[in-house]
Amino acid sequence: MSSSSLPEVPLSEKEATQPTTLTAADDAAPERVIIDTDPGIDDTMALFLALSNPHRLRIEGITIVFGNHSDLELLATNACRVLHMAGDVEIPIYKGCSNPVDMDYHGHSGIEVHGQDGIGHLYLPTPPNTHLIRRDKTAVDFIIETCKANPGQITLITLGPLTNVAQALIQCPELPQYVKRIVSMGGVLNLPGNKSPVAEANYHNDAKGAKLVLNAGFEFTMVPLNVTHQVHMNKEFRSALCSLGVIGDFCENALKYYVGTLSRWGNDPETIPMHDSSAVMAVVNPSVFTKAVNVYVDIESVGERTAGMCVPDWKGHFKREPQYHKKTKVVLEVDQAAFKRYYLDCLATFLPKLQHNKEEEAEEEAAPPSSA
Ligand SMILES: [Ca+2]
Repeated sequence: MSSSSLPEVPLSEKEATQPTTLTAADDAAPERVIIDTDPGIDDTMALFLALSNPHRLRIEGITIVFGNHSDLELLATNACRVLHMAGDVEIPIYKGCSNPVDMDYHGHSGIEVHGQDGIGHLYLPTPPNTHLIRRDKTAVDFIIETCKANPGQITLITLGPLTNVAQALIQCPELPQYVKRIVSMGGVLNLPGNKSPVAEANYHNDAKGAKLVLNAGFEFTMVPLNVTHQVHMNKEFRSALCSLGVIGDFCENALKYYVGTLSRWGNDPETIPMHDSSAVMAVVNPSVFTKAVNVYVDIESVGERTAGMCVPDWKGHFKREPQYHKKTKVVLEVDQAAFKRYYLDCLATFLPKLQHNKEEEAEEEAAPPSSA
């Protein structure tokens, strides 16, 4: 495992008193999930990982939240684009919140990182499947209705601010008893943030929403910067990605913008982190993660300088009930090589099937009508 890019401020073994493990869900059936996302370059990469694991995930819907951009129609169209590239997969997309729970949008650095189109200034044509964007209900209503109709069955994978879940919680306070678990890319514990000196961008973009969700009693797996910064999209990885046909071309082109921007901001292009895919990986192949701990984490929501900061209560100062510590699991370490190998293998395995299906469709269209 490599964590050379992280400052030397490690969580001590002594503090991490309750080590735990990530385990895969029942092997017999794919885990039923809703993916809440703000696509977003790294979101698109995470969605490709999710779509290339149909044996592990059954995606009930994709819900869109502000974050990398405030234009939800644009973000939803990017989700359509991913589904189109993945073989016109039919998954409904619902638009949710365009502002944090109790303030206006303030995530403008997301647009700088991901571009005005959210996918690296590629300005691709509108995909042909925008019918997937459903107008009959909001993302918040979809989350509530789906979870209530399937108690204990649905996992929420969140790749953006926790606002859609927080609003669902406001409308349906009993939501935690219906949701199987939340697996969330966000937060950072005891290390510098990427949006402020102490906060990660998703939780900073809606600190109040994150605080509501973290204190609601969900089974919650946090995939923070501590671990996403251990998975580097280095040149070797990007080159391997580029070889993966149309999806690889798209990722490579989008990443050029992403890597370029982050490099100009002083980041090493060899250690660009793989954020959102890490949360999907925690569901589809948790065995690549080598350390996690159970600890109750609160979120600072009013601090003048510290909004969105994670406050892990290692020693029980907040006197929360033991179940709060048990229910929150924080992923801390990963086998980087195993992670990237699995990611690339999934896409490489998925693509020939995709190509095969498209060729079959073309043959069917070209075949003369049967006389039988
Ligand atoms: Ca995201």
